[in-house]
Amino acid sequence: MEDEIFMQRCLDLARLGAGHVSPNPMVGAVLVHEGRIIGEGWHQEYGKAHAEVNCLASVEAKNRHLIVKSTLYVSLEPCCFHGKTPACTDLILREQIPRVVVASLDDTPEVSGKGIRILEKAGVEVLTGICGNQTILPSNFRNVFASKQRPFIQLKFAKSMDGYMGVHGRQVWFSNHFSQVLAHKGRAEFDAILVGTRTAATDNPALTNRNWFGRSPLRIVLDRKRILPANLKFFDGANPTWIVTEKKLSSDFNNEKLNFVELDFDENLIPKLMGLLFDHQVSSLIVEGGADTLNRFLSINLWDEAAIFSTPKRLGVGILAPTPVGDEIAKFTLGSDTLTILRNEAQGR
Ligand code: AOF
Ligand code: ZN
Repeated sequence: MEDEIFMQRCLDLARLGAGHVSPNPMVGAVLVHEGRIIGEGWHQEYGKAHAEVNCLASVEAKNRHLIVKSTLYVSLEPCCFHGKTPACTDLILREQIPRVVVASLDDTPEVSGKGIRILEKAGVEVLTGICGNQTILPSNFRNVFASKQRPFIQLKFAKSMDGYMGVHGRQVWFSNHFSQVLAHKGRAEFDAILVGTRTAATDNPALTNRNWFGRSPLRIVLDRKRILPANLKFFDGANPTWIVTEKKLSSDFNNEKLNFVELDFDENLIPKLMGLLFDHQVSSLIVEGGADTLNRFLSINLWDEAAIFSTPKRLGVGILAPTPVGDEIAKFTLGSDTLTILRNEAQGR
């Protein structure tokens, strides 16, 4: 029980790094001596100090002698190589911490279990797997990015009581304000957000984060035949934007914010685009719709999580919402709406 409580604190701390550390993982750490937290920290910014370093630095001078008798809880396996910062395994051994509890492994090829083996070989007691089925782990983005060489993919959509996600040819808004706030939280935390041509044309979405604190994601629109007009918000230069097309127009020039990406719209379009995003260090992606675009991902079973906002409104007719099949891992009540998070078991994470 004690281990679970302190690990929960690590997970909470880790999430404070959301939107700041990609493509590194969000990581939190606490140092506990005889049931009392004497230090804590999290990975705050990409390329900067790791959670373990910040945690140990926070221990007050009067408590430093307790470090050699303490347990270090970390939400991720400590790293064991010198990347942008030194290896955390070295720090743990130097500080002679006798016990380390870890929530999930680091699937980065240079680590991947090696961090734990190094500690165990040096005589540190290491406990792993205490989160069991706690599946929304802060390391999920990183571990998909590192092991599958693509971003973590969330399919996100709202659906009416009668199973529709929209009507043909015009924008309908049927989820409530709480749902919108949470959707914008996602925009602050994910690296990129993607929509299809029809959604871009009918909704003219800004795809920026306006309701949550923090940054906005990279915007991506599929525009196979380059038919989207230049007066859409996508082209306003407010945020980095990718226009994915089969053929650029002669007037399509890349600038600091706008990037025209030429790809064949064949059956490999989505995997190729995901590979490009990996190359650009994009570790998480929201697929916001519409139905055709969501189905592009569903038909090749390339998704990790679905975020479904269910609303009590009835549309009567319209575009049917997709029906991803997955394990329900969380459910949130948002006034009259409900947010359900499904995990794609078939991805085998
Ligand atoms: C940890 N604790 O808080 C984080 C870790 O280039 P660097 O130095 O930032 O190191 C990158 C590696 O560290 C990579 O394996 C990444 O998954 C991991 N991140 N590791 O022990 C942390 N953020
Ligand atoms: Zn580290």
